[in-house]
Amino acid sequence: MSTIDPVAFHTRLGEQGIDLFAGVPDSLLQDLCACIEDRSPREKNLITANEGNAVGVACGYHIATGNYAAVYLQNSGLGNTVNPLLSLAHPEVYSVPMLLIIGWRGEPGVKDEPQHVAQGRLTLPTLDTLEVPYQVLDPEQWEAQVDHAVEQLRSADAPVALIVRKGTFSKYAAAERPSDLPLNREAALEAVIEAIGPEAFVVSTTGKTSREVFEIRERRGEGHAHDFLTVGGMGHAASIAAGVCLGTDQTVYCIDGDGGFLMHLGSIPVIAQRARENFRYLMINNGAHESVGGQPTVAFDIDTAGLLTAAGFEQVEVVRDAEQVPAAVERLARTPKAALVIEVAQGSRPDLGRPTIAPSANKTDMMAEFEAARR
Ligand SMILES: Cc1ncc(C[n+]2csc(CCOP(=O)(O)OP(=O)(O)O)c2C)c(N)n1
Repeated sequence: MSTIDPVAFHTRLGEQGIDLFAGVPDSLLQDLCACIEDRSPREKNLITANEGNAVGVACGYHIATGNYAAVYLQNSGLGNTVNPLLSLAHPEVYSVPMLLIIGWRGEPGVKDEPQHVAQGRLTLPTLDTLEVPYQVLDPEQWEAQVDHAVEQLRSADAPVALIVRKGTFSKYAAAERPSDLPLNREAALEAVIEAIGPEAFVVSTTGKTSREVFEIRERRGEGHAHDFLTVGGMGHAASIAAGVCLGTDQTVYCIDGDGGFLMHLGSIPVIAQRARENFRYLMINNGAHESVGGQPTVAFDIDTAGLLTAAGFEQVEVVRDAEQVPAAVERLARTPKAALVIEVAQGSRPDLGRPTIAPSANKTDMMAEFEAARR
């Protein structure tokens, strides 16, 4: 199958007057995102906390300049764009043109993980419902498709989408991201799971964090019934954990990522103020969306501990070294309203597997554990 060169695609968009990018990175758009990050000036590529924010940025930019922005996202994030697409950018409201570039995980007929199947099947119907015209990018005629999309968004003054299948773009070597942090995420998770023990309940975030939690429990022979893996619903792990805490007295650890933390940051102060005392928050901060290609978040530019403290967590620690983890987790375990941030380098094993237990079975097994605890 032929592929599209990300550089040629980026150049074509520029020639068509698309000079701002905003979005949340996606595994299928990994090479395009690496190219955008490399070739666009920093102020012209805004990696937003969630996909809806990117639609907002595209609206504002068009208002100020008359130019068009491209909004890139995985189809998992389409839901986050529904409100701003329908009640902001839609032709019956402000009528704001922009180009959506959507990675199509779970395309019917292409094998993918359970969390992508319904989303993949319903991606095109969702765009139909949102009244967003789209084309599925074809490497044989992509130039004409890009030109057509821009013509369409210009004449309709409305959002238009390009859908990106798996394998559409050719490789683009991402910039090296050196780090002097001693741990990577999996090593940090090993230390955390060792310290919290097999009985602790965990709600872990979307992406490789949960895949690593699954494999660590597998290696330790501890079973998986105490871990909710949040395979979809990125950004909601803390809310799920807060909900679990409402129904049990067991200690529940949310293991979040910095991308997950930022995606629905508004949940954090509410949880810090209102969650029950058995809620514990733990963030593995690698300053990036490592699971989908390593594009940076702002998490290394901000004071995450200060943010958590301001939100209402009463004891917040940040650690970086393996030796610090056991004692820090022990303090977290015994302190209500505590939070712990572990700063790590990017990186993961190339042979990292995926959970072999279906999400619905994961849920049922966990429910059985809570039912047994209630008895
Ligand atoms: C709503 C939504 N947008 C985008 C994605 C694609 N996605 C999966 S994991 C991930 C990155 C998560 O970043 P972070 O929480 O920092 O964890 P890391 O991968 O760095 O460990 C993204 C963007 C998704 N699953 N859902």
